[in-house]
Amino acid sequence: MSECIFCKIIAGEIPARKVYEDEDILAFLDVSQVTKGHTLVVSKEHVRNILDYSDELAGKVFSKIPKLARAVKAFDPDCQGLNLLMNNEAIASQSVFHGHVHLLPRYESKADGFGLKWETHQELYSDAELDTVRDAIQDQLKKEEKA
Ligand code: DGP
Repeated sequence: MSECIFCKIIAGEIPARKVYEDEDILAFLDVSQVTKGHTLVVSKEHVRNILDYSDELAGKVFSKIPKLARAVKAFDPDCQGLNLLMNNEAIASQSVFHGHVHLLPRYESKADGFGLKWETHQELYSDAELDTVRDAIQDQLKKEEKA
């Protein structure tokens, strides 16, 4: 039996409030309800996070996100928008290592526990350094495409 909590939810071994299911994905309410309607979208295939997604799996998961996002925004007339969030690895706050996308409806009028720190740091990097960064990322992409 898998020790993964999300695999157990997918297998029906532990309960969850499921909002959508098909052959590839499951969407269910996050137990923590950071905002009302906070929903998780997971692949049925156990994959650690986005860094291990194949193109095919990404298509299966992410093609369903827009309709789920519209439903999660529309179910409560007080909802004014939503954030999509995917935490990948512990440094990025991933605590369950079965890749999942958070859908977080946002409200002015209700308990809303979501925040985002967004400090800008462009002053730290010269134009030359940013050119080097761009080139290095492009090199990594070329390696990935060859693999
Ligand atoms: P993250 O930190 O991005 O790995 O988010 C993991 C989320 O999973 C967290 O918001 C709480 C949620 N979660 C953990 N265990 C369970 C569970 O047993 N049931 C449900 N519905 N959600 C869970």
